[in-house]
Amino acid sequence: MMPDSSSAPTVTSADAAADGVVRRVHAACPHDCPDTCAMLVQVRDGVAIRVGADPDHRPTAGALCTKVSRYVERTYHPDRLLHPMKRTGAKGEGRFERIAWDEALDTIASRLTAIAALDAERIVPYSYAGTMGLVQGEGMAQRFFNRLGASRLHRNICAEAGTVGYQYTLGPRFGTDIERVQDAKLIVFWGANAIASSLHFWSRAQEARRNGARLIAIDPYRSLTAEKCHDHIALLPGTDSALALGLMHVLIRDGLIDDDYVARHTIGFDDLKTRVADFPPERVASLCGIEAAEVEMLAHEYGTVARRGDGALIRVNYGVQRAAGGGMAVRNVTCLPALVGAFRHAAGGVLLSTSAAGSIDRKAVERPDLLAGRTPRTINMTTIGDDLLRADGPTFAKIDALIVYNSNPVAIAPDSRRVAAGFAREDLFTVVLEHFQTDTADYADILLPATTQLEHFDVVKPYGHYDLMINERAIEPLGEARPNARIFAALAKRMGYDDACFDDDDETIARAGVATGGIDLEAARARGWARLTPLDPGVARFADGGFPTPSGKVEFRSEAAAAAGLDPLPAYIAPHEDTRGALASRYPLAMISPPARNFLNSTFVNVASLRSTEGEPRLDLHPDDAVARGIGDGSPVRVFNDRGSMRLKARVTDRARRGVVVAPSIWWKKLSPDGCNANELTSQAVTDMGRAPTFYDCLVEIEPVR
Ligand SMILES: Nc1nc2c(c(=O)[nH]1)N[C@H]1C(S)=C(S)[C@@H](COP(=O)(O)OP(=O)(O)OC[C@H]3O[C@@H](n4cnc5c(=O)[nH]c(N)nc54)[C@H](O)[C@@H]3O)O[C@H]1N2
Ligand SMILES: Nc1nc2c(c(=O)[nH]1)N[C@H]1C(S)=C(S)[C@@H](COP(=O)(O)OP(=O)(O)OC[C@H]3O[C@@H](n4cnc5c(=O)[nH]c(N)nc54)[C@H](O)[C@@H]3O)O[C@H]1N2
Ligand code: SF4
Ligand SMILES: [Mo]
Repeated sequence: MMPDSSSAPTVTSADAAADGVVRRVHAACPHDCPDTCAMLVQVRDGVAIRVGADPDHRPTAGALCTKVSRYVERTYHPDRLLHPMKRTGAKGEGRFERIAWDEALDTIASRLTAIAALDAERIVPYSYAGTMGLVQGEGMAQRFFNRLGASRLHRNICAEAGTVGYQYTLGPRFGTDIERVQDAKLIVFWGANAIASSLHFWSRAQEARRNGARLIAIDPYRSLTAEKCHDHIALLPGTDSALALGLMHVLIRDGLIDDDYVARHTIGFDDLKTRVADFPPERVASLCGIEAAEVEMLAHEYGTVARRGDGALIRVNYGVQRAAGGGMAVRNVTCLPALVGAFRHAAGGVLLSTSAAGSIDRKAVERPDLLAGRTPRTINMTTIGDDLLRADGPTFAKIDALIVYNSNPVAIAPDSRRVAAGFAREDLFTVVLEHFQTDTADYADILLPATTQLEHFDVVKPYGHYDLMINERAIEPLGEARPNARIFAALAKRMGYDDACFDDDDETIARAGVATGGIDLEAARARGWARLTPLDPGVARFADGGFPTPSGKVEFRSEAAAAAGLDPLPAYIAPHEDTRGALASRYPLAMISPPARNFLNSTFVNVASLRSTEGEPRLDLHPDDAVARGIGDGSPVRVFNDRGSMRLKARVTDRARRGVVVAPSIWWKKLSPDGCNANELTSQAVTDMGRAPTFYDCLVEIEPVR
């Protein structure tokens, strides 16, 4: 039973007063999830007792997901790292002994100083969105690495292919406002399992359905979302660019386009028309492994709803981006709403992300001026496996040190066998800032305890709605844990950097970031959030064009794409590992490894209640593919290709289409049956745009384990 807190005061920071009073603190979910929920943390006597939704925040709509409802369990988890440690066993073995902060910081400073004396670019930061906070994300960390002159990191492991593809067609990403989704009459979930990965969007889509909307999923897998949609088109992974071309073909052929919108707000229509003439439904159906009638159905449904003046919304997500043509897939999909005039309706258009909203002053936060004219090289986080294994050469300086924070690369980066081999290098100096002893932490030379979202201040900019979120510190740090920003500030001091910016506290860093966008941090703190855009959710942002592209219009033809050496027009790009290609004779099954509902990437895998809900690592495969290999439901199997293998349990189900196997992810390797997860099989081949990962472009074979 939770104590009644309905009358609890809301405070901006809970002191540790031991007076038995329950205080409520404004917080923001830090996770890499579009919903960026407003949380209220209940604190009694300095202890967080419950994390719930802030009922006043409209996008949060009164509910957190199951995962983050367990944030108290995660925060006080018995395995939390509470002290700095140094490695005593072999790399990867995970044996450590406790040391003092002074020794940890001195060791790191002296190693980094020695490496920097040779070449600071030999030091590489590795981070992603473990926290999306402005301060505990890249805030102080970038100041430190800029001052040091370390290599830069191309942070493209998640969204880069689609970001670039979207940019060519529509410019920076302003998506349909989630607050209008319930008014749509058609919602297409395109590579988006919203029930798992953007729950609040799903709730509004349910409301839309009750208001008469039709829901259609485009997904190789009958995901939780796909099974609840009216229609499900189960195409082969990595063929979305072809499907979009086929839809455009039918829309133009059958006169379902909005001529006025096309004439006034787009460029390149004639070229597009010529291009899509080559993609009749029959050809597209064969490329995608579906029926021509499905292409016709979807085009007609979409065109008709938009022409009626109703909201036709495409929720395109990350599922389409993780193959060779991931950038082109998003480029093509984002042409559709302009063709049918779906941007006229506030609930229509397309939502990939809202990242372009608001103006955060990244320069004030990250201080690139500290580079003092240097332009360090950039390491691609997607190919960290290969780069860690590269020797010194005329064009490459070996990576001598890696500082990992907000990420778990040994579990999440592709081609994991090579990633782990790189981390195992005896001559590599590795520092990991973490909450837990993850697969990556096992390889650290120095392991530093970081605070969770309840233990530090931050502001979080969302990518699924339009409010900047405030996160107050609710409790004192556990043990000797420190916020990332404090750790990097302390390291800067040890390195002898006397720049004043290393004295900034967390609030000062946040204020510097939000001030130019016109956000008053103190006013936002009183409420818990601040709107990032002056636009009202009721407004259709692009009803009258005004796209942030070079031409100000939707660019069916993109000169920027041509200048980058890409096809200026929407095109079809086949997967690297094509089920119709030569490799398929040895590895005939396409494996995808999308997010498991109860994990967030590899976060929460170690939270017992969530792991037991998720069950155990499993592979879904179609009954025909199972029978052909003598695999029974529930039996152990080995999945393999030339890069590696993993063992897990088969679930024989027609949720997986023929020829496609599905491994819900991302399991910690050490919590998996043979210490291997899906990334043992994925490759370091990159996408057409953004040089991003191709996790879902991966051929495998399976055999029963006896
Ligand atoms: N519960 C939960 N939520 C999450 C995450 C998590 O791990 N767990 N991760 C967060 C992060 S970092 C991200 S980037 C987002 C991801 O957000 P989404 O991309 O919405 O995440 P998924 O649930 O993987 O949905 C992708 C769907 O795409 C399908 N898919 C795979 N390949 C293809 C393809 O080639 N074409 C098409 N059309 N579909 C394909 C998969 O079967 C899956 O159902 O979710 C965020 N939210
Ligand atoms: N096979 C396969 N691989 C994938 C994907 C997939 O769908 N399939 N998805 C890809 C995608 S979309 C993404 S975004 C990446 C995600 O990869 P990562 O960004 O590495 O995400 P997580 O696995 O959640 O790891 C984040 C880590 O940061 C830590 N952390 C959280 N907050 C803090 C903090 O304040 N300080 C410090 N120091 N640490 C903190 C957490 O404890 C956690 O271990 O994975 C990618 N890998
Ligand atoms: S993970 Fe997403 S849905 Fe869950 S609380 Fe955080 S922002 Fe909300
Ligand atoms: Mo992601």
